[in-house]
Amino acid sequence: MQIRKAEFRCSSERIGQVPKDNLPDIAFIGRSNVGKSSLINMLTGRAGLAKVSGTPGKTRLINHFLIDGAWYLVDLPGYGYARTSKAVRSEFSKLITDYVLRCEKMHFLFVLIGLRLEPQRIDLQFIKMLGTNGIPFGIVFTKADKLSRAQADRNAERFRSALAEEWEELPPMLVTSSEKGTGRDELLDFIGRCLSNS
Ligand SMILES: Nc1nc2c(ncn2[C@@H]2O[C@H](COP(=O)(O)OP(=O)(O)OP(=O)(O)O)[C@@H](O)[C@H]2O)c(=O)[nH]1
Ligand SMILES: [Mg+2]
Repeated sequence: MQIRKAEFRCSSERIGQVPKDNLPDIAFIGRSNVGKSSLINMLTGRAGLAKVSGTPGKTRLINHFLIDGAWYLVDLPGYGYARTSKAVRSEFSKLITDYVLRCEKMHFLFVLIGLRLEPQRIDLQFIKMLGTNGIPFGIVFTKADKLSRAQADRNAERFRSALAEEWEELPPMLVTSSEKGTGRDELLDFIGRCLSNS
């Protein structure tokens, strides 16, 4: 699949504000700083479309980007980032859970996982919540350029094993780098297949 046109549509602070049309959402979620906004820019080929920052917690709202007038890429705020050291955030914000669990436009969700770290409890916890609620999702490993090919494969496999401890059936998984454009065609083709199942 190709993306020809990508335009910012709106930012929502509640799910009541998301676009009221029947166009399907393909959304990206994951820990703060994992590279959600960068991945949207990489997929659309528009460097400044979604705001990127080295400081975690950049994306605060639900951002809808209309693609080819037919569907949306959705940039969500990250989870797992507490602004004050006192506030240990083990739960996911209401905005995130409302969107993921209740928004009817949400067609498919990609959970982004940084390839460098070991499997993180908060990611496994979030994936468990998706599985329990029957939310359709896939895994996108990010920042593959920071590792050698062999190390990236090893770390992806380590995450797969962590999931296999709990789940009999595993979600689809793709390795990407927004920096290098790795995995772009595969991810776009996967999204194309998701959309044709709508
Ligand atoms: N090397 C490398 N750096 C990346 C990649 N993707 C993102 N980054 C960097 O990681 C940092 C965070 O990227 P964002 O795209 O803003 O991450 P985010 O998940 O949207 O973060 P929040 O909105 O804060 O939740 C930025 O400094 C990016 O330049 C990648 O593929 N490779
Ligand atoms: Mg962001």
